[in-house]
Amino acid sequence: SDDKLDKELDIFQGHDEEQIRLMNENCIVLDYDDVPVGAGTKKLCHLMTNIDEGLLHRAFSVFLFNEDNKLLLQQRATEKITFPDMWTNTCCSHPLCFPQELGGLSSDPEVLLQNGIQGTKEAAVRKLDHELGITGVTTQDFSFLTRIHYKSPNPTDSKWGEHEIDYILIAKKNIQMNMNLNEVRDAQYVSEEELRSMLDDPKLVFTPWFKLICENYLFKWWKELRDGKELSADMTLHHL
Ligand code: DMA
Ligand code: MN
Repeated sequence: SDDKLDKELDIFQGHDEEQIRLMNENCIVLDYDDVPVGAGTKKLCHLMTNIDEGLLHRAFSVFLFNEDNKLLLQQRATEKITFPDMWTNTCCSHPLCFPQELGGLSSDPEVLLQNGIQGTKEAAVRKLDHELGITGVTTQDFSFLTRIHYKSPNPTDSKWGEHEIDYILIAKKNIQMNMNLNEVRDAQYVSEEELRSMLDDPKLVFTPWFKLICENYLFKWWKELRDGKELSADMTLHHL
């Protein structure tokens, strides 16, 4: 109806056409044990009205280090509908609801998790290329570290927010990059000290999930990486 169309237009008022188009992607909707229960558009999954009723979806966060153990950060483009202009980890997005990124279903929780990890690695390869023009990373370069369940409204526009189970993937490799400016405004390699001083700088704004990961995990992983330790996968689902 005309009424419905008006409402749709209103939701995306003033936003970038390409970013509106990407809101039609199909995310993987989950129960609170990380079991896929269906598909939901990126738009539906990120509206706070649905999140407040419990709608949850699968996501991933990539932490890409170079051979000097510096972490690649990105600043999200102004065009992003959620969390624009904020600094965050190398790349974040959602595995989509098709076989390659969903991973095979199974009634065995361990098989289901392994399949889900493989699916998010496939999605991470796709999005490193789409956002940063990085083609030199393959699924085998990633190590899965842990899963974090968190919820956060979008600070600049509270219609939108995140409620996800976020699969953390790390990789250490020197790469070449060619930024997609509709996705990424800036990118920068940082050492641990450089990141700590950025986090203390009141002029810089960071995404809520990156702050959570910094507060709880990142510097511990970074030390192990620096010490050449093998980072082990944590199969527990952490509710933050
Ligand atoms: C969503 O990232 C994933 C997390 C972990 C917040 P995003 O908003 O950058 O997704 P996309 O790049 O697909 O818009
Ligand atoms: Mn999301």
